[in-house]
Amino acid sequence: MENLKLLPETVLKPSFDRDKIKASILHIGVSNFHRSHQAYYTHDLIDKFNELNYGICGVDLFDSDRKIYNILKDQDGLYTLYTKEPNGPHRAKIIGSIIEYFFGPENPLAVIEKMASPDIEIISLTIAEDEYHLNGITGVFDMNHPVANEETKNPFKPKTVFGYLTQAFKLRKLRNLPGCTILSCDNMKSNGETMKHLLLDYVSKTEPGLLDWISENTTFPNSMVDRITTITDFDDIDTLKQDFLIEDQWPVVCESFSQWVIEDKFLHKRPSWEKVGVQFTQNIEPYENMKLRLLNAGHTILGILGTMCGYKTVYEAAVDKDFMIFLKCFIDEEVLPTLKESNQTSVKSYKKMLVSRFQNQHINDRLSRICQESSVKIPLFILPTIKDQLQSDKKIKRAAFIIAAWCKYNDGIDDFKIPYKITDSISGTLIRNATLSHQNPIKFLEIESVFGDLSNNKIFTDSYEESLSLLRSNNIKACIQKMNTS
Ligand code: CS2
Repeated sequence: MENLKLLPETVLKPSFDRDKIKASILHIGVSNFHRSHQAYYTHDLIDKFNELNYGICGVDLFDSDRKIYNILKDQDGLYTLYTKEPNGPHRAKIIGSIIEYFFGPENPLAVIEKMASPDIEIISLTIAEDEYHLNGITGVFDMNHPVANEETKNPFKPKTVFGYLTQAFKLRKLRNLPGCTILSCDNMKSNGETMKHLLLDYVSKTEPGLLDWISENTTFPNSMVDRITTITDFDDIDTLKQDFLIEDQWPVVCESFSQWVIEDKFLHKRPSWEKVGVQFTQNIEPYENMKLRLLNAGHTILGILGTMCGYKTVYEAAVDKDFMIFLKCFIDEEVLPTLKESNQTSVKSYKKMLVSRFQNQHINDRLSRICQESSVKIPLFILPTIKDQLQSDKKIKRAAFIIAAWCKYNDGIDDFKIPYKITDSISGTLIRNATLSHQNPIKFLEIESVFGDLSNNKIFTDSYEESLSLLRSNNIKACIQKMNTS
């Protein structure tokens, strides 16, 4: 904190005394996304409106998060938010809302105790879609997952967020303490409802005596979070040092656009986040559908098609005219008809803004980040559009092309014969079924955990097979051009 005084005027710094802040929000998953978003809004609330009761206690639960643990410890929870406008100046702001930090693999019992502390009123999460362990076939928590298995044998060393919450809620119940609000901030449809459903399912199998207490003492607001946040580059670390004299081992780089919409369903008095631009609503659905089906789907499309075309970043794919025509046609013909309940004016301006967000040349958002865990993302970002369109006998041609392209993507080699890595928890299945699809195209659609029973829909499979055969005999660019003229 003392060092902050040495930074130039151009750097925005916390104006509050961090020692006076009380942590009542415990956030699980101190990712770049959380740090560009919730931690930033909360910082502004403390900074501008003196809401000192809403500091954040950051928590990470997985071994893979050790780096952020070491760095935040070293930097006293402080970090730089480096915001890059498409045409304007780049801004550096030091965020001071994370005032405590706990690391599960180092001390799981300390995390459980903290979660059970009466000071904590909100437990929020950005753990990424795959950490919810939603079984795509059964629709419930995947008890057969190896981590779940390990955890049930040793419940005081939990491996999943569900294991941690169960232990913490047991303590709260035992000690007669109030419950709390569980606020999921992940990119999932009805993220709060989904979290509730999975937690109750988990608890019914592991600690059924706790079910009633959870139902009576917790709320699960849905929320929609939107801000493109990249993986931090060494170049950014260097630029911050040169241009702003900031020495930050892990700054967060993001676009200037930011939106957070939350269902107003909190158990206790909540932070007045609306004072710093957060929207509260009783109905989150139109917002999340718009975001998941436009932005996230758009990313997935540029990610998959772009990788096969040899592009490395969202920007490169988004300035390719053919790609953008394809995306625009997909949105206009197949997504917008499914967004009837949304306010058409906001959909229109969101769509327009999307193009400039994707074409922000200063945001080095790698396609490899976008393509990670596509087996979880596609069911959230693309399949709901297909389902809705099929249900009302509307067009699915471009969506079927995207799925066929994803099948070919899993061959793992681009149009210039350069291999790329498939980073996915079911990469083995994806690669195997993509290989089988050379003989029998439907094999790829038979991955039930991803596609459910889509392989039984003849309208869809006909269109998919046609696209796959086009894709297997032409390069991706030529296929997109053909799609754009049909
Ligand atoms: C991306 C998101 O992971 C993805 O596929 O689409 O991380 C996206 O950048 C954020 O949701 C933006 O709000």
